Amino acid sequence: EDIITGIQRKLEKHLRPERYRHTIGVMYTAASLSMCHKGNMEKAMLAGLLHDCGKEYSIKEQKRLCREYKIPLTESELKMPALIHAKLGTYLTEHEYSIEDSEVLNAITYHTTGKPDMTLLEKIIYIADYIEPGRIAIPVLDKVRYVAFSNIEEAVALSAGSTISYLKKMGRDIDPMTIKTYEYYTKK
Ligand code: DGI
Ligand code: FE
Ligand code: FE
Ligand code: FE
Repeated sequence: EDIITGIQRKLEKHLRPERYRHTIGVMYTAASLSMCHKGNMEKAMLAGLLHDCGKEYSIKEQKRLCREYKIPLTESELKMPALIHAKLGTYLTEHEYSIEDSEVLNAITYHTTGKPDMTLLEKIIYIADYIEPGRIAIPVLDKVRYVAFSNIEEAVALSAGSTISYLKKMGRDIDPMTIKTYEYYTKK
């Protein structure tokens, strides 16, 4: 059995059906983006598969696991717990799923906020998470889906911008890294 199939089997038991479907959607979308942009398809599939593996726990449990595994959380992450699963997922990917590839691990770490000057794999996971077919359509989504295959940088700018508008509308705090991602890819 190959590595991807083995991890898929494990995740299917561990994740709720809806999150598992999302995960498979991100895996195949990341594979497609990787074909189109000449990336490493296996790394894209691995990162897509595992990007949300830290999200199946409640926020309280995620915080507890971070203390147990000595994963340092920033003030931002304590204030915006929706961000924690990215770091926790990175830890679990390394220690429970035995993936040591630093490119894959970084793609999981930055999948929620993005960051300036991302690697191709980091951009692919950031975008695949946003556009996978199971995501419910919001106005900008069709545009991001279309643009992601011809200009992935523009797709990052569009999705970061739309995430910021959404968070503002909801009155939620915005992580400085989310802003930096938007600024970097808008200026490009
Ligand atoms: O885990 P997913 O739902 O597949 O997607 P995600 O990891 O991209 O985003 C998880 C949540 O985090 C989503 O509800 C949006 C939110 N989020 C992203 N950036 C920020 C944020 N929440 C806050 N408060 N601040 C941010 O900068
Ligand atoms: Fe996520
Ligand atoms: Fe995302
Ligand atoms: Fe996700």
